[in-house]
Amino acid sequence: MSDITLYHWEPNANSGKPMLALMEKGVEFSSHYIDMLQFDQHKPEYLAINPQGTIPAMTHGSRVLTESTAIMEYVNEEFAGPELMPADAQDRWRVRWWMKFMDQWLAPSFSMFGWKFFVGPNAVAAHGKDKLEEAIARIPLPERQIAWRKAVYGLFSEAEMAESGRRIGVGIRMLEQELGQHQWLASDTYSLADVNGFNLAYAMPLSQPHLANDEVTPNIMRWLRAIYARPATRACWKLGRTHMASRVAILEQDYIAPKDESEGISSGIRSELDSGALSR
Ligand SMILES: N[C@@H](CCC(=O)N[C@@H](CS)C(=O)NCC(=O)O)C(=O)O
Repeated sequence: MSDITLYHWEPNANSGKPMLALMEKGVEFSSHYIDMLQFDQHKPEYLAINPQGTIPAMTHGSRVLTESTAIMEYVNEEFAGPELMPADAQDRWRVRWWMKFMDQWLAPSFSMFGWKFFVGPNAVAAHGKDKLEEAIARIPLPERQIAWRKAVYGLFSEAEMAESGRRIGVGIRMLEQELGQHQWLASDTYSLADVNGFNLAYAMPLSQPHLANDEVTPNIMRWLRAIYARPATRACWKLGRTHMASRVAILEQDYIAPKDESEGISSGIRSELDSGALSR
């Protein structure tokens, strides 16, 4: 029986980062699925582990670890298995540069689209707005209350969405350029930067088909397919329970043609919502 428990939602974004790092290292752990849309992260039993009520969190014996990127670094240093940081100091700097850029600047923009088009509508469909208001009032962090209210009541402004869209465009161009320099994101060694980046970018050919495809971003597509082909990635995405994780199957296609912007995240997810296909 492992003395490691990971509390996580879908293999996606912050939850997926330590999940994939543990699997790449070959570390056995107990997986504790926190259903974010059922507000498991705000229940007393989870607040006893992470009083902030956010996921992921990991326990290792009596140690409690939070913050997805810091957990990944802990996992890499604490456990045996393949090294996920490059040997060269400049390469390690590049790993950390990219992780900081993604965590602070790019991921919040992807997240805004995810909360507007996936989390908000699914939560409303599952609970109705009155129940949600009670659930939101129990959230410990004021900034998470704000994010939930915006998602539930459709309060993300046009200006916010436009700025997030701009950042996603800039981030995709930067990723494409960097991946033209090395095999993996930060160097020629597979690293935590790739684990972090894949969690952010695996569904881009579906959500941003005009920006990420085999014509415009061949380096990104090569990189995404190479990560998807790794046994750890396959095992990790099998832990997904919603449509969110199953989007990874787009990477099984050998060629993804550019599509119109209107076929991207908003219209794609809206039509799936209409057909009730978002949970499985
Ligand atoms: N910086 C933290 C962010 C944690 C976080 O905000 N996680 C989101 C999910 S990606 C969450 O727990 N949301 C739950 C909620 O807002 O109720 C990390 O990287 O672990």
